[in-house]
This record gives sequence, C-alpha cells and structure tokens, in this order.
Amino acid sequence: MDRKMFCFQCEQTAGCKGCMGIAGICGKKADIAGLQDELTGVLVGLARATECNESLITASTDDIVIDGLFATITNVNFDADALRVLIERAEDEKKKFAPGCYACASSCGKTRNYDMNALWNADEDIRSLKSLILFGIRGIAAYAYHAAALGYTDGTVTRFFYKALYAIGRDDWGMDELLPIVMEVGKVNLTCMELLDRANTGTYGHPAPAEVSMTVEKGPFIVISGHDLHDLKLLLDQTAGRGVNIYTHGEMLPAHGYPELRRYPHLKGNFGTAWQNQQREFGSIPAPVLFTTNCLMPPRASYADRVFTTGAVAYPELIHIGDDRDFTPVIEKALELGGYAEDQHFTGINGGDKVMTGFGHNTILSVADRVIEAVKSGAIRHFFLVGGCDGARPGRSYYTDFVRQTPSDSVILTLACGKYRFNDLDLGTIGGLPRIMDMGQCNDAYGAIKVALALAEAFGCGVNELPLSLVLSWYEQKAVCILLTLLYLGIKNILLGPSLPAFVSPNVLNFLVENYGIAPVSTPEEDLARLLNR
Ligand code: FSO
Ligand code: SF4
Repeated sequence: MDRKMFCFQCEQTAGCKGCMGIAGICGKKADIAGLQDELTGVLVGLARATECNESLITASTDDIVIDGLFATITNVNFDADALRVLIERAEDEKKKFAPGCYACASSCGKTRNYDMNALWNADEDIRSLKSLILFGIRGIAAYAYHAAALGYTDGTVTRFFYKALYAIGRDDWGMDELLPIVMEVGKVNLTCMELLDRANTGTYGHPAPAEVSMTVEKGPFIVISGHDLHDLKLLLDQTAGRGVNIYTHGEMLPAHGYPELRRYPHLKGNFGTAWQNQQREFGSIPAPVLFTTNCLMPPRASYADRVFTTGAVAYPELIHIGDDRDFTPVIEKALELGGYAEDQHFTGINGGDKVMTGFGHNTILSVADRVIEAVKSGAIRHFFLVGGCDGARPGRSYYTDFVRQTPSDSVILTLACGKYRFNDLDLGTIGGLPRIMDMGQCNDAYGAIKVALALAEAFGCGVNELPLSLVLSWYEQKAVCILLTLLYLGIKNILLGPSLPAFVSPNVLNFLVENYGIAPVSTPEEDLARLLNR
C-alpha cells in the first residue's frame, strides 16, 4: 500500500478507516507515526530476544517495555527525540539478551525487530486480532506505569507484555493462536487495574464523595491534567505555601475524592471539561498547564509557552519536566502569569457550576445494604454504567441525551472523561444517594466491576441478570483493554459508541456480536426503551 503513515488505533481515525496521509487527526505527523512503529517493532524484537533468556529480565527491562508502549498511546508522545531515546533504550536492552545476534554474520532472524508494515498489511482478521492485542497492552502499560510510580508492580502483568509482543511478531499465527491471547489481555488488565486500585487507595486512601467547584479563585494557579496521581501529589507538595493554587483538569478530577490529596487546602477545584475542548479552554487562562499523561492535543501558539509535560508525555518545544519531577519551571510560570485578578466562575457543558466525584467502590459498597433494599422495594429500577472516553465527534451528544432521559428511578454510575458530557447535571437523588455517581478515572472500571460482582452475589444471580446496562464510549487504547476485561468476565450486551473501532474486522465483530451481544449505540430513545424492557 502506498501511504505515508498508517494508524487506526483510536476512535477519531480518518474516515473511520485509518490515518494514512501526512498526519493523523490527532496531529501526529507521519514521521512520528513511523518512529512509533519502529519503537513497537524494537519492543517485539526485545520480546523475541527474551524468549530463551527470561531469567535475565529485570525491572529495568520491564520499565523500557512499559515506557515504550505508553509512549505510543494516542495523544501522549509527539516528540521525535523522545521516541528515539526510547528506541535506543530498547535496542541497548536487547543487546543484553542476545549479544551474539549483533555480531552474527548469518542471522537466523529469531531476535529481529518487527516491521510493523507486516501487521498493517496482514489479512484483515489477523490484523484485527493483533491490533486488539497491541492496543490492549498499550492501555495496560499506562496503568502499570501509574502503579509502578507508587511502588506497586506485578510480575504476571509485566511478563504478559513479552508474551503479547512476541505474538504480534508471529506472522505464521492464526485465529486459534491469537484469540486466546486477545482474551488474556482482558484478564491481565483486570489484574493490572486491581493493582492500580491498590496502589491508589493504599497510598491516598479510599475516595469519598467530594463536591468540586469550577470557580477559579484569584491569584496564581496551575492546571494539572492526565491520570497520574503521584505527579499531582508531588506538585501539591512543591506548591505548598507558595501562594499557587492547583486545579485539576480532565481525568485528574477524581483526585479530589482521595483523603491524602484533598487535605491540601490549595487543591481548589476543577478547571475545564474533557480533553477535546482544551485548545479553546486553555487559550486565555493566565496560568500554566501540566500534562502528566494523555490526552494532549497539539498546543496552539496562543498558549504553547504555558504548557509543560512530564512522564510519558512529550511534544516538541514544550518544556518537559524530567524524572526528578522538579516542577520549579511550572511554579515560576504560575507566579509570573499571576492568575486572575478576581474569582472566575466557570461552568460545565450543561451550565452546572460544580461537579461531584469520589464514589469509589468502597463508598458504594459501604451503602450496599441500602442499595439492595432500594432495588428490592422497586425504588431503584435500573443501573446504567455510562462510562468511557469523551471525544470530538458530534455524535457524542448521545451520552448527554441518554443520561438526561434516564428515568428518575435509575442510577447512573460513571467513570473516565466521558462523564463531562453530563456530570454537571443535577438529576436529584435516590435514597439519599445522587443519581449520578462518578466512580473515578477510566482505570476505576475495576471499581465498577467490583460493585457489579457484589450486587450479583447479593441477588444470587450473574452480572448479566442484574438490572444493569453498560453504555460505553471509547476513544483510545485504555478503552480497548477495559472492553476486553469486560468480555473476559463474560459481561454481555454492552452498547458501544460513538462508532465501532476501525480495527475490528467484520469477522471479529461477528464473533463479538454472537458471543457477547456487543452492539453499537443507536438513539438514546431506542436504546433506553430496549434496555429498560429487556
Ligand atoms: Fe479520557 Fe484521554 Fe482516561 Fe483516555 S482523557 S480519553 S480512555 O486518555 O484514559 O478517559
Ligand atoms: Fe489517527 Fe488516532 Fe492514530 Fe492519531 S492516534 S494517527 S487520530 S488513528
């Protein structure tokens, strides 16, 4: 195929087929896409080299693989130099496992790096299955990265990265070999989300309900975006007593629920809505923005000098805060810009001036008796999990309309950045609980699973028999591993939108429909009628 780049890993991919020109819809240019492919190919080579030498794998090998996978997630790393460093690290590591291969004149090819074009040009079903594996482990790597930042690792998770990468490199494998590995992605992601849940709650306590203001107080401030709670904690420490307030953005919002983070008086509130609105929302704020993870969009010239990156995120010419996490340049920028002269009152997309978060599994399960009673008495008729990513496509207003139209005797659990479509709505309460409960970030899908399993046990039925419907939105690769986890758990009849992944081939889609009843969202009216009457 004659094309400059190929990438179809996210929901906004060009023409719902693939980004193939000089740049992707996300702003990733062809040279960056090429470097990301090269990096993935070297990681496959590294996995091949570890095959016979597993005992030589160290924590540093794991870090290289995790960093390399995370860097290729949508809206994370747009920086050629940073990607070249990751490629070099992986190549150097590979030499430790197969030093002979580098000197060998008649290479057998067993430790060769993988040419990703072989994958992009493969038979569409094989390409589909391998894409599910690759995009799934990219998502898991992000979660493993956050857990590792808090000192939590799990060998079953890290070992699986090598197995999955090795499978991606096997051009002689078919459906029989690849399908079980696709399912294993879901299983391993469950382990990884549980690990991250333990890391977050073990370090910062169990989230508790918190009302979060969207007012930005006068004076210097910093907006922090992304998913890394450890970075937020370090920033809170470094800004304590400096007269600089901190506002969460995007997926950092659930941080307000954690006792060990909310105790900082200068963690004031939340700024802005979901990631796709950042170019408009950051345009005029008198403050710096720190990106700890995705979703970074190419910054406009009007505010590019105020955007900082750290961790896996990188963008050419933006200041990157290195591994020492010395946030001095960000803090100095906040002091220099000075913030607003007066308090500024912002609202969510529906006009609400505050949002709630902090309904982690611990909080919900602590009132399980009340919830079960309310279901038995008929006070709660149905639960909806309306969760996942937000994005730019107009069809995403579906989720706002859907939630608005849910009956007053239903509860909406939500998580990840898709909630900004409706989290400022006041839908009232049921039995003293708000009808919309934000369980946290995308990885807190683990908490939702825990709640669903506990309810199923209490009612003596399977999860699929509960009055619970999953209405999910996807955008990037973390959504892929979460979806595979739900399938691994046997959860059926998930509604997925706003469009189905381009990398799911018709045959693989048939498999998912026949075995799991996955269906695309239609209209809120039709879907609600069907879900409530089933
Ligand atoms: Fe959203 Fe972006 Fe959390 Fe994603 S901010 S889209 S699924 O990175 O990871 O929900
Ligand atoms: Fe296109 Fe998405 Fe890939 Fe970006 S990440 S190049 S938008 S498919």
